[in-house]
Amino acid sequence: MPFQLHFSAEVSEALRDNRPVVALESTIIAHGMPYPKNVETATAVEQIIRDHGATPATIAILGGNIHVGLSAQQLNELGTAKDVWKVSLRDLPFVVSQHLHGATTVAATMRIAAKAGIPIFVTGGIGGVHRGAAYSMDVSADLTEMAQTNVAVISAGIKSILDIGLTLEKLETLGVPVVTYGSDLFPSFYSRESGFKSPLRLDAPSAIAAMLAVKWELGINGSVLIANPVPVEHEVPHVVMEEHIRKALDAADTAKVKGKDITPFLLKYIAEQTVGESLAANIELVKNNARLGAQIAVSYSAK
Ligand code: PSU
Ligand code: MN
Repeated sequence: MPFQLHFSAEVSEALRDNRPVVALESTIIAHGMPYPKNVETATAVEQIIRDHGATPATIAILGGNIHVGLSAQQLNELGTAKDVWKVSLRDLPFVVSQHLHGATTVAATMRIAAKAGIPIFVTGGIGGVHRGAAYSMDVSADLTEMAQTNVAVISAGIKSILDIGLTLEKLETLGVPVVTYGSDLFPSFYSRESGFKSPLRLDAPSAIAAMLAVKWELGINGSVLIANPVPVEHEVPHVVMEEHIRKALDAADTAKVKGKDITPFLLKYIAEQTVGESLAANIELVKNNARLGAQIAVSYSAK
């Protein structure tokens, strides 16, 4: 075998005993939040998942080894190392065969979670169709991965650095159902609204788990995007974020940022512009997603 999955003891025991497991991505740790908030948040998110009856499996690549479940020391390494690749699907074979460190995006995390037998995955926000994609053709590989891999994604919606309308259109084309938990409005990460209605709404984790079971039993491959609105007390209003996002997009344009660097550039710029406010919202929404993801995993595994 040119590679193997390295499971933590906690994750391999849970999978062996058919207990619920929740996969977590690592780009958010290495490229989405500053140290030490990144490591603190990742640690707290894992504990929330345990407190809700599931086992957390943070997925990342260390020295070319694909890890499913990290120790505290490995999490710290990932959160502090300077040479961590942002690994989407196309980067995965390179980073593994070259024995590098890599933080996995939604697309790469989904693929590894599927290989590991973990159908439930929690993140903050997914990649999607960028504003101006009609010219740049910048569409995240997260979407094409969601079209084919049977791993549900729990997110706080789609950040408006992207074109939310076009992203919803693309998900429709790809056959990916979009369900908002407990709201008619599709959320936009920091905000509970986005200007778009949610295509679907469900109000209970067990109802979401039942929908996943039906989809995959029908042989309809691919993901379901579950949007979980940020709790109201932690939300940053949509109009406030829109202004910061416009500035961030202008700055990216001026600095001629291209390709895979665009998303991390925008996220960092917005975090700096909003001095902590957006970061606090970001941390709380990921924790909120961890709670829902664990509840869905518990319900799904009972089926
Ligand atoms: N969107 C967010 N926060 C994130 C990301 C996206 O609101 O942290 C990260 C995720 O890891 C996602 C990746 O999979 O960025 C998408 O990158 P790209 O647009 O280069 O495909
Ligand atoms: Mn891109």
